[in-house]
Amino acid sequence: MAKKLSTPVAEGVTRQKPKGNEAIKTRSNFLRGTILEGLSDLTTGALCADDTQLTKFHGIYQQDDRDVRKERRKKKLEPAYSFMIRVRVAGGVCTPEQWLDMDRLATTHANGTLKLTTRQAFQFHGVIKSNLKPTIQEINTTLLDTVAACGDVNRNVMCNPNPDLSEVHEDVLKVAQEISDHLTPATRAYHEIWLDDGQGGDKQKVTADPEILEDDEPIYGRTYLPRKFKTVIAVPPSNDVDIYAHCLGFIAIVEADKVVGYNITVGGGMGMTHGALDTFPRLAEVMGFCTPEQVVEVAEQVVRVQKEYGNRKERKNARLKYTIENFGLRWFRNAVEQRLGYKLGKPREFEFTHNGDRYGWTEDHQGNFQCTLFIQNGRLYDDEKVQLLTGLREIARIHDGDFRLTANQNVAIAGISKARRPEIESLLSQYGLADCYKASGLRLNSMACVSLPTCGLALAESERYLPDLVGEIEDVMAEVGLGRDEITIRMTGCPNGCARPYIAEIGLVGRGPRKYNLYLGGGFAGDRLSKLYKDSVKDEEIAGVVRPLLKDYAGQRTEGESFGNFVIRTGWVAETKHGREFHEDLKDVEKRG
Ligand code: SRM
Ligand code: SF4
Repeated sequence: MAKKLSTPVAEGVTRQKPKGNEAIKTRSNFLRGTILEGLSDLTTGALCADDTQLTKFHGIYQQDDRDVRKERRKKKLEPAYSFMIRVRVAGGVCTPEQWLDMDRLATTHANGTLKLTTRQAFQFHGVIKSNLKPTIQEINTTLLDTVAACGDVNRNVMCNPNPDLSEVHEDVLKVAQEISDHLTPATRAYHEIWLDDGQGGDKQKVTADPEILEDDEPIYGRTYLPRKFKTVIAVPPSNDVDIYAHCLGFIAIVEADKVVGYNITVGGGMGMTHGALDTFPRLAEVMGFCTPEQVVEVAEQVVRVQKEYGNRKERKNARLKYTIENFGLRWFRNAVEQRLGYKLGKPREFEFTHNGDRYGWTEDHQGNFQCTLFIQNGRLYDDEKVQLLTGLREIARIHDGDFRLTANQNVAIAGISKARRPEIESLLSQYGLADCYKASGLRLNSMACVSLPTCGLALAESERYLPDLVGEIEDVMAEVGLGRDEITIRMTGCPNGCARPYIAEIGLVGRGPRKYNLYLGGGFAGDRLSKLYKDSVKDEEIAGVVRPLLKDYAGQRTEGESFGNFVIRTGWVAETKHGREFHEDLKDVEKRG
């Protein structure tokens, strides 16, 4: 039985009249707002402001095409509104049938591209208002959903797509799905608005628990969480889910090919605001150990403590990372343990060696094969050079295993039998997909967020620019003798950090049009934050700025030394040991000009 917490609620943290998003949630009637009415208003392609906050909880973001914003304003037209829809895929695993449905919707209802995200989800861009409901219904028919893909709730639960191809994957995937189901909001708003209250046929995925009284939200309550919440499971030695960047994480401890339990991590996050020193990226810390049976209740209690103590006054400081920063890890663990009614175990030993994907062909424990493809920035499309959508569609038509989305925006075709492999190999060659995993070590470890033209928060290009920049840096690397060495490079169009740039060895973060802050020294295993090296570097100057560092690295590195470790050892940047230190040494940056 949980005891009452001894620590008082911090002044002003929870008991206050709701404002802003808190007020919108409170008066939304469990996420309904006036979305239904807004959908039937044909005089505009948009929804009203409050509803655009609520649709996020349903996996939907209102956006406008920023490439034509000015031109439309001049013509006195409303912005070119459309919506982004994010589809949850717990653990990133989907069937060939589901793949085919996503592929079809991308062309019939969206902008002809399918986006694989940094959190193992699908995204559709460019869905117009009248197509929203049909799209959500079709997603539901294929037994996927968009509930809680965004919003102030627990989002898509990630897990390692391929832990050395062992049976362990089945265990961790099951746990990821259990956490996901348990923490899905219970409101029937989603069913009412998008699925006509679940009357759409016998293949309905989203069902409400009959035990839950109408509109009762047992875990979240009426105001849900103070801010978004993210959960992941990692299986060492791979940290491909970037566990330290997430609110809550479980590190599988494997003994004799069995998961004996999980180390629990809390308090990671990337987002910050330029110039606001009280916002910073922070790495999660290990809080304790639990058995596989305890994982779901631990997740629930972590969510409940954050619900109660997270900052509801200031959204910029509302993530779990700031709650832990404010109250301390020890206090937080006690709060969770009091609610659990038992103590968490002592963390076990583990080691992460990398956070990238393992590309190409590998054999699994059942003698089947898996082929992991590099999908540049997670964007699937067809053009004259490659036919990514068509190629994967043709593969999905004959594939009898599954597809696994990775946290690095890539996809693995998994469970390919020996007999089927030649057919798949020939399709990969036919559609230019075989080249995907033969790129340089820099490109294979590169990642960019969506940014322009759809993201309303973008300050600079990202997805549309990083591929060219990688080409320029590849040339520099070849020139200084680094060739195909692996270095992680990540870019985002603003400081929110959607491609987790602050744990990359080279991080580029949009500062303004064609200008980026350059961060260096992140850990190759995603286990160390970087440090600002140069502020507001112009796009055309970036390759030149990193050239002397790469040259130095080529000549001076020790055996097996990663670029991130090298720039710290040789003093190019100071080490960031904690998120609180992220903004330190800014004077060094000024000195560098
Ligand atoms: Fe993100 C907001 C795209 C992963 C931190 N993110 C956005 C929005 C929805 C912009 C908005 O609020 O209007 C972007 C939509 C762009 C578009 O057109 O699609 C957006 N985020 C993405 C995706 C699609 C990037 C990608 O290229 O893959 C990723 C979708 C993941 C998913 O499937 O759920 C994505 N976002 C992340 C990550 C990485 C992660 O979670 O591993 C982070 C950093 C980790 C973290 O949460 O701290 C991240 N996104 C943010 C933030 C900053 C949050 C903060 O604490 O300050 C925002 C802005 C916000 O929430 O106010 C944001
Ligand atoms: Fe948009 Fe910024 Fe996220 Fe990039 S990092 S997708 S620009 S919010």
